[in-house]
Amino acid sequence: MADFQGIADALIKGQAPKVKELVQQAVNEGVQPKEILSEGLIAGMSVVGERFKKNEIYVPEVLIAARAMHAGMDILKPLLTAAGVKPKGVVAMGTVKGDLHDIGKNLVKMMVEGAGFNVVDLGVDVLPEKYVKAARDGAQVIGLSALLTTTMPSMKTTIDALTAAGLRDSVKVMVGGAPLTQAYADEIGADGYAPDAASAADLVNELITSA
Ligand code: B1M
Repeated sequence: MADFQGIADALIKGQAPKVKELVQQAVNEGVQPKEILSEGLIAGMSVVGERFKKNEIYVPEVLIAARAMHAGMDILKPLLTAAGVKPKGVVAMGTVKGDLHDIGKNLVKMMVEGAGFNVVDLGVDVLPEKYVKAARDGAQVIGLSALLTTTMPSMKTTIDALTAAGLRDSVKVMVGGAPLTQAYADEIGADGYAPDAASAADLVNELITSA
């Protein structure tokens, strides 16, 4: 019997070597990689997300938990690929043009990955054309992060670029970052706004299932 709870607990505590050991053990026992991912790693990461949302834990703990998740994913990824298991969806995410802040964006990326999605990280200072290319390449959700009031307008420019490229109806746009609000997201025509990384993972789930 695979120790899913043990994997989740070790991930929550950020114990990367322990996660690696337990995931490998489960693989050796013949447990399906997909099951290890959902019952162990994703289950643990969703607890981390909830605790982060409630301010019970902070950025460092999330980063350490994410590192533990990656340790488990390193073992599972090739097995999942070989088994033809598809990610729940593809999200392309970046910090908008002119903005170099990436700590929040990276946390969002980890949480969204932890929820079972494939995330294409476009980096920082991302030009609208790069988001357009990602949408053309098959991303179902485009994630825009901004930390500066001066770069927030770049979100609107990016949405306009997706519209001009004829792609607006085929992708969902999610926005976030400290100066953002739901009202601003509505004003620029985004499909969703998330105030934190855990909510962002929930939002991606909603956006992809409603597509
Ligand atoms: Co900058 N900076 N910074 N900075 N910096 C702020 C943002 C600022 C508020 C500081 C201040 O003045 N009090 C201020 C902005 C003021 C404003 O616009 N109104 C500011 C400024 C002015 C600047 C410079 C212009 C400073 C200068 O050079 N004069 C400059 C700009 C550079 C540029 O981007 N072009 C600058 C530079 C930097 C550093 C490079 C030194 C560094 C960034 C390092 C890095 O990211 N690799 C930095 C930092 C660290 C900060 C502060 C201190 C922290 C930001 C952070 O990482 N927060 C910040 C002040 C502060 O917030 N206390 C500040 C932690 C992070 C986890 O939170 O990013 O909000 P956050 O992400 C959250 C949510 O917002 C949400 O989820 C995350 C996790 O819960 N979220 C999303 C984020 N993206 C999302 C996307 C989503 C969904 C949710 O969907 C796609």
